[in-house]
Amino acid sequence: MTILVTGGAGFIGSNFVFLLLEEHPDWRVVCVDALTYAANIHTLNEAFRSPNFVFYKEDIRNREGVCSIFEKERPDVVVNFAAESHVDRSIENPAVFLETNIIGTAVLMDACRKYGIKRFHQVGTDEVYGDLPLDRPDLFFYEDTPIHTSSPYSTSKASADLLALAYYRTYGLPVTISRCSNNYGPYQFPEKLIPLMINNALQDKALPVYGKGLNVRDWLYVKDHCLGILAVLDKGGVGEVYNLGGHNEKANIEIVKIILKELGKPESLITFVTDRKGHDQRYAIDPSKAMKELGWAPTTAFADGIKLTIQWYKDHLDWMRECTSGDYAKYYEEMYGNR
Ligand code: NAD
Ligand code: TDX
Repeated sequence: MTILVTGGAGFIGSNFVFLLLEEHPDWRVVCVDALTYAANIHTLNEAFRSPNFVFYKEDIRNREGVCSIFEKERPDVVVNFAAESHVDRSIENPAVFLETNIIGTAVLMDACRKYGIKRFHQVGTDEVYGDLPLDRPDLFFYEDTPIHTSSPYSTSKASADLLALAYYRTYGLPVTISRCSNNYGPYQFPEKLIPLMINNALQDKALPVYGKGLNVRDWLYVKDHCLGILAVLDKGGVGEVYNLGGHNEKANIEIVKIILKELGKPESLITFVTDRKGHDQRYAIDPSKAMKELGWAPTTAFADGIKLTIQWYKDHLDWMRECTSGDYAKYYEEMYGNR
């Protein structure tokens, strides 16, 4: 069995690579990643020690490059994590989101058609359903909730999902899609809420909370997401969509206060800043289809997962420094300087 994982040098993709090497030591894991700003090749240090792991620095938009990897490796299964993933960046510069997230997905699926595969799995997001109002806690996202996107990021991800379903219907490509809520855990790039707040708090820097901090996200520990994808590969029906989420809704301000408390830092570090444009109010997944049909359920409670995550960042300050060297300071100044 050869599994090709795109975006494996990023946050969720790397956690998925580690899980594969642990759970399926007999599988060959082929990782394809363009190593954008969001990747850190040192994240994969442990994987490089495995004889079953191979890495290609390649852009999924590059048809020729992608085809030559398929020609050589002949993957049985492809899991596509590669994407531009940060909503704020998509608001500043949508073009690369359309190119990587839509065109890149199409290039991969064309290669799958050309060389033949058993499964193409598209890693999707709950953001394709838009948002839910804060005063309706009874409402959730189901797999048949209409697509109703807000940001260039979510629109590009929704487009990729629709394209994947079109390749299933039109060409019979054996596609599955998972749509997951917000992930947290080791190796997340410190532009996203949780690692950004941990990084700032560790340096006694202001914690920039958008608006009033009342927006709600449904948090899932990254390993549970990865186990969910394995369950879809194992038991999921082709042409099907599965929502993955932990029924763990928290307002952003609650998350920030939990981090400060865990690190023993004062709440005076919290700074309310100008809200994100088009900011989604609430995400909330109903994961019952995945639970019933795949036997999947989250295993890490938030109270444990957030402690593990904070401890991981405290233990990996070098990794954090590597991520925040380069263009990070410029990014931070542009995103937060005058906010
Ligand atoms: P990430 O930004 O941490 O990692 C993305 C990876 O893709 C990086 O290693 C990057 O180098 C690579 N990449 C980007 N453009 C590429 C290209 N053109 N060719 C090849 N590689 C490229 O993202 P993440 O948070 O790990 O998200 C992974 C996937 O999961 C994405 O598709 C995202 O939409 C989806 N998702 C993320 C979350 C979340 O909470 N982070 C939730 C649901 C779904
Ligand atoms: O500095 C910040 N201050 C702040 O208040 C940042 C970076 C975020 N926020 C808020 C915005 C959101 O309400 O925190 C919440 C979470 O923000 P992000 O970490 O940027 O995540 P989100 O926009 O919810 O999208 C994430 O979940 C779905 C991932 O980045 C996507 O890739 C995934 O599809």
